[in-house]
Formats: sequence, C-alpha cells, structure tokens
Amino acid sequence: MKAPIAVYGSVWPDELLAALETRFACHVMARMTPAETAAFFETAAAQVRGVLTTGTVGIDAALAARFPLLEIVSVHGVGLDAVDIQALHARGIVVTNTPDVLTEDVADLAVALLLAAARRLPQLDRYVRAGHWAAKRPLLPARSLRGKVAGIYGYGRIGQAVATRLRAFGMAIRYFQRSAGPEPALRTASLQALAAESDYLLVCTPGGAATRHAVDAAVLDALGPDGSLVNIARGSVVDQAALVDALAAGRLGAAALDVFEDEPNLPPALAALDNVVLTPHVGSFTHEARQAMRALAIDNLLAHFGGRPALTPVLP
Ligand code: 8YV
Repeated sequence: MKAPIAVYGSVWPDELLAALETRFACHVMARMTPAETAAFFETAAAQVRGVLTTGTVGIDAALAARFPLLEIVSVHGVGLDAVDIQALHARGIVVTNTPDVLTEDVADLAVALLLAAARRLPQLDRYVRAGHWAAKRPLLPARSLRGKVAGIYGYGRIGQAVATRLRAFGMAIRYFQRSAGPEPALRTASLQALAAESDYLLVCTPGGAATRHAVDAAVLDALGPDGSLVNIARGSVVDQAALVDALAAGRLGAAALDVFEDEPNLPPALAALDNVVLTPHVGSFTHEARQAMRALAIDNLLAHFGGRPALTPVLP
C-alpha cells in the first residue's frame, strides 16, 4: 500500500507530483478547494504518515497535531524557522531538510546583491532607461569592494561560502554568531561590534525567535551612512521598520534584500526608496538548486518509507 502523504507549498511541478503519485498516495493541499481541505481534515488526514513541505510554509505543532499517524516531515529548504521541531521531535517524528545543495547558489545571490548595492546597478539601469545619460543628468559614483570589510552575521555553510567569494574581491572578513565558529580570530564580540567594523553587513543567520529583530536600529546605526545591509536569510532577523527609517533618513547607506518580514508584502515606504535593491526570496531559485532540493526532499521520504534512515535528518 502506498503511504499517504500531505504535500504543502507551490514549488512542486506537475510532472514531479505525477511521479510522486506513483510512490505515495498524495494529498496536494494547494490543489484543494476550501471544502475539499475541510473534508480532508475530517477523514483522510487521520491516515497521513508523511508531510512534504517547504522552508517558508513549514508546519507548526497545531497542524502536525491534525496528523496523528505522522512519521516524517520532509522540508524542501534549509531554513527550519517555520517548522516546530521541538513539537515534532517530542512525538518521535523524523524531520529532514535540504542542506548543502543550495549553499553555493544562495551565496552567489548574496554576492550579486552586495555588488548590486555597491555598484548601484538598479539605479544605473533606471538612469539609462529614462534617458538621463543622453540628457547628461548628474550621476552618483558607486563604492568599491577592495579593502572593505564584509561582516557576516551567521557563519554557517552559507556564511562561509559568502566569505570565500568576497575574499576574491579583496575584502576583509569578520563575522558574528552566538556560538563559537571556525576562524575564531575573525569573530567579533557582538553583532553591534560587527556592524561597527563593517562596510557591508550580510545576514546569513537562521531565522526564528533567537534572531528575531537582531538587526535593530542600534545595529543599523553602527553600520552607518556609508554602510550597506544585505539580507538573504530571513526577513524576521531585521527590524524592517527601523531599516526603512534608517534608509530614509540617510543613517544607513543602502540595503539589498531578498527576504522580508511579511512576504510577499512590502511596506510601500520600503519599495519607494531609491537606495534599495529588492528580490523576491530567490536565493535557491535556480534550475540546479531547486532540482537538487526536490530530489533530496523526496529521497528522504523514500528512504524513510523504504525502511532506511533518512538522508539528511535534523538532529534533536
Ligand atoms: C526557499 C529557503 O525559498 O531554504 C530555505 O530555507 O528559504 C528557500 O530555499 C524555500 O524553502 C522553498 O521551499
């Protein structure tokens, strides 16, 4: 008998769902009407043994409680801030995510955003398209990277991959995270100290309660009017209202953001600023990374239901 699973999120192509249906009895939540969803929870949910979800949709304890036979939650993504790991582990449920396969592409986007902010690419693109070049309108010079300090908040896999890239640009690396990490001489005493030392502050830390609004007004002021913030991690890490205030007042130079506090919604005041570069949470959104993430998320389910240990379990 095929194991019944609930599939959450909108990252699953039709062909993949068709292939998945040959191995599992799939309940694809995004395809259900509200009435079908209600009927699913009345009846079929009681038999569901696996959940396939995404890093941003996740699964909280209340939702997990509606699946009494749940054995495994496979997360498509590395971030686990939307997943109530404690509640799942307390029930003995296996949780897996997709580390490593997205690291390089997410690090590439961090560097692309840093360059876009430093070299003012969106502003220059707008300048050329508007005919300001031909009209000889004034143009602000950009900022170079060589000899500048990149401060990395969160020196895990992605933070270290960002550092490798930025060293090739001649940047000095410093980092902060609460736990000890590699290259201890590069670690600052606090996030505020990191911001004070940095020309560019790159947020690469996991989201969740422990880092919520860690990048606050004081950190942004320490980064200062010549500093730039890059966030490819989670919108929750940055106090977005404080960020908009700092950018609007010129207390912070620029920001390049892939993630936001209330995705996909943006405060109009943020979108109206000229000194920002904005992308729609696309760090891992390449053909290659997404293909590898999907394969790993599904292989974790296949391993578990084939009686083997999951490939990339999240440890308690
Ligand atoms: C995705 C992510 O946007 O890996 C993560 O934590 O934020 C992203 O890769 C998301 O998880 C897609 O499922």
